[in-house]
Amino acid sequence: MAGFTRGFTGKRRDDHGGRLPPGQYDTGSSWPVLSAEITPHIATEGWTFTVDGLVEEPTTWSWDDLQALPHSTYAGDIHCVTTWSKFDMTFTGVSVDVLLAAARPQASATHVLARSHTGYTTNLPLADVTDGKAWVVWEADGEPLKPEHGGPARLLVPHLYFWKSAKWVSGIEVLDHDVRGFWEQNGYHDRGDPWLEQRYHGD
Ligand SMILES: Nc1nc2c(c(=O)[nH]1)N[C@H]1C(S)=C(S)[C@@H](COP(=O)(O)O)O[C@H]1N2
Ligand SMILES: [Mo]
Repeated sequence: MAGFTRGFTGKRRDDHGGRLPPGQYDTGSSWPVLSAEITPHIATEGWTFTVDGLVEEPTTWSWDDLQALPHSTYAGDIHCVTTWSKFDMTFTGVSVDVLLAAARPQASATHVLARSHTGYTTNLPLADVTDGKAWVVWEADGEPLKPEHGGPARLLVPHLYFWKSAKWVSGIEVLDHDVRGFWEQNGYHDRGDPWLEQRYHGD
């Protein structure tokens, strides 16, 4: 009986005290790399980040401009649609709120399209990148972000599936409607909330 109980408990899904969204597993110390592109090696010299579209002040920051803005840190979990989650990461960067405060979205703004220096895109409701929910980050777990993880800087939107966190991010276009990005055109969900298991269109 004791053996049966052990075997049974071993097969039960451990949701890590409610921190593991439905259908996800804990990847532990490994951090998988998922890229549609060949990893680009982008120097910080010449790197830029632009907020444009429906904003009062289209703005481009250099690497040094970005570093001069107030920094903030996210500590928490990330969730990939391919079913791995990684707990207790820390990322340092600049809040998207700070960048949007400079560019000032127009009243009609409802969505954004994030772009990468490689051409990758992903769409998000404006509300999912404001109020302390999204960052442009250059450091992960105390180390400079590695090129394969989007270095020198990536978007981080940890409350949504990780495909929304564009690696090698080059900017955000502010829009008054939703425009599908790379994976969204290929069947992935427009919003991607891991707690609602919004993996594909129709979920
Ligand atoms: N530019 C770019 N960003 C991207 C991707 C990509 O293919 N290209 N993949 C997304 C997906 S599906 C995931 S799960 C995460 C993977 O980030 P990682 O390789 O650092 O784990 O990046 C997201 N951002
Ligand atoms: Mo992913």
